[in-house]
Amino acid sequence: MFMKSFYLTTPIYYVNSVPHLGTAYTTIAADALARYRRMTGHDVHFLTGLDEHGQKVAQAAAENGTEPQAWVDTIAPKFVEAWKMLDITYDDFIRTTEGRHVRGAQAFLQVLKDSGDLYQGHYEGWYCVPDETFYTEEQLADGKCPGCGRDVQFIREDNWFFRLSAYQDRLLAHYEAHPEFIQPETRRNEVVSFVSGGLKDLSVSRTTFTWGIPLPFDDEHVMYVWFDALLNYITAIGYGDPDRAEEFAKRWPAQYQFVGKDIIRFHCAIWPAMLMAAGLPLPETVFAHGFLLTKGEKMSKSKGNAVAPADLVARFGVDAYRHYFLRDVPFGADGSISMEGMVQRYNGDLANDWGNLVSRLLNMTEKYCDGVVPEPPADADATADDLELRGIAEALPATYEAAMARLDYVGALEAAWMLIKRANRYIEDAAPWNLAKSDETRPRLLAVLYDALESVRIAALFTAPVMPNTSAEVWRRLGIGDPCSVTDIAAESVWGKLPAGSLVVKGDALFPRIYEEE
Ligand code: ME8
Repeated sequence: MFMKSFYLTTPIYYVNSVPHLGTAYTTIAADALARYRRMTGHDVHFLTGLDEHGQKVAQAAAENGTEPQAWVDTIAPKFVEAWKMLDITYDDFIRTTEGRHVRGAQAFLQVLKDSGDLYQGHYEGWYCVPDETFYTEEQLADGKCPGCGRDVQFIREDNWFFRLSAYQDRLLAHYEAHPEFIQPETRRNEVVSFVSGGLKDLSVSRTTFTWGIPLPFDDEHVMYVWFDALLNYITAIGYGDPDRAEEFAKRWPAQYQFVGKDIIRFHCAIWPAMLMAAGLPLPETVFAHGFLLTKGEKMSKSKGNAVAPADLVARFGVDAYRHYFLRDVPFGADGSISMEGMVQRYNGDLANDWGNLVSRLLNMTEKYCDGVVPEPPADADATADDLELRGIAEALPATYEAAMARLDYVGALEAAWMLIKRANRYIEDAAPWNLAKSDETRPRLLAVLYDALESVRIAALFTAPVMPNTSAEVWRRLGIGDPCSVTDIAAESVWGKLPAGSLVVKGDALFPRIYEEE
C-alpha cells in the first residue's frame, strides 16, 4: 500500500537550559498530530532536536564553568528524558553538533556561495544574545532588544552576508500564491507586512567567537547560529549526503513545521529565502502557535516563571498533562495556564466524564455479564437513544479529521467528548441497574451495555493521539488490541467492531479525583 509521507518538525531547542512547559507544548502538539497521522495511514517522520551552537549556548557553558561540547552533552539527555516522560514518539532527534548536520550545513553554504548568494561585508550593529538576533539602532526599543527586552551588545565584524534582500519579491509572491504557507492568518499578515517593509541582507557568519560550524570556504568564520539551526530540517533527512538522496527526495518538502510565534520571521522569511537560494521547494505549512502565559506574562526561563514538566506530570500524570495543554489552549492563540485550570480540567473532563464512564461501564459489565461483552443488538431493535449515540460515534471520524486538518486540537477533543458525554447520559437514561432487576429486561440491558462499551472503544481510539496511555489501558480492559498501533482509524472506528465474547476487566480508577486542598 502506498503511504503518503508526512514530515513534521518542531523547532530545535536551545540547550542553554533544560526543557520547560513552553518547549514541551510545541513538542506535545507535534506528537499528537504525528500519532494521529500514523493512525490515518501516513508514513510519518517526526523530527525534533537541539540547537547546540551559538553565543548563548557558549555563554551558558562558560557560566557553568565548562566547555561547550561538554555542556551540550550534559543537557541533551535531559531533553531526551523529558520527551520520554511525555511519551513523545519522535522518529528522529537531531543535534546540530552531529557530523551529519555539520556536513550537510557546510554543503548548503557552499551551494549558496557558488550561486553568488553570499558575499563578504562588514557588520556594525546590535546583537541580542538570548535571541541570537541582529538588530539595527532603529529597531531597538529604548536601547533594549525589541523581542525580549534584554540588553543588547554592539558588534563590529567582517562577516559573510546572504543576499536576503534579493528574495523579497519572490517571498511575497509565494505568500500570495500559497495562503496555507503561513498559518494562522494573523501570523501570515505579520510576516507579509514585515517582508513588504523591505529585507536587509543578513550576516550569516561570526568571527568573534568559535562555537559554531566553520564555513567550508573560510574557516575563520563560524556559521550564524540561526542559519545553522534552520538547516537541521533538511540535514536530518539527508540533505547533502549522496547516500541519502532518495530519503531526502521522499521527505522534503515538509508538510508541517511547528514553531512558536516568537520565531516566525526566521521560519517564514529567512528560511524560505535560504531554500529558494538553494533551489529547494518550501515547506507546505509553517504553523505558529501562541505563548503560554502565567498570570498574563509569557512563561520563560529568563523570567523565572517556567515550571518543570516533571512536577506537573508527577501530580496529574502524563496523559492529563498532554490533554490539558491541547484542550485548554487553542493552537495558534496565546493561552493562560494555571494550576487551578489544570485541576478543573482534570476533574471535569477526565475524572468525571471519561474515567467515570469507563469505570461504571466496566463495573456493570462484570456485575451483570460476568465481564463478557454481550452480542451486538439487532438494528431493528434500536431505540431513538441508541440511534443517537451511534450517530454521534459515526460522525466522530469526519469531525475529528476536519478539526485535525486545521490543527484545531480543541475541536478534535470536543468532538471526542461529545461521544463521551452522550454515552454517560445514555447510561443515566437507560439505567442498566434497573434493567438488571428482571429477566424480561435482560435483552435491553445487554443491548445498552454493548452500545455503551462500543462507544467507549471508539472514544478511546480518538483520544489516543492525545492520551495514548489511557487509551491503551481502556482497550486492554476491553480485551482488545492496542489503539496506538492502529493504521486505519477509519476502518477501526466502524460501529460494531467490538467483538462479543471479549472478556473485560474493571481495574482501578483511570483518573482519581484531585481535591483542591491537595
Ligand atoms: O528559539 N509558550 O529555541 P528555544 C509557548 N533554538 N511556547 C514556547 C514558550 C511559551 N511561553 N516558550 C518557548 C529557539 N516556547 C531556537 C529555534 S529552530 C531552527 C531554532 C517554544 O529553546 C516555542 O515553540 O528558545 C518556541 O518557538 C520555542 O519554544 C523556542 O525554543
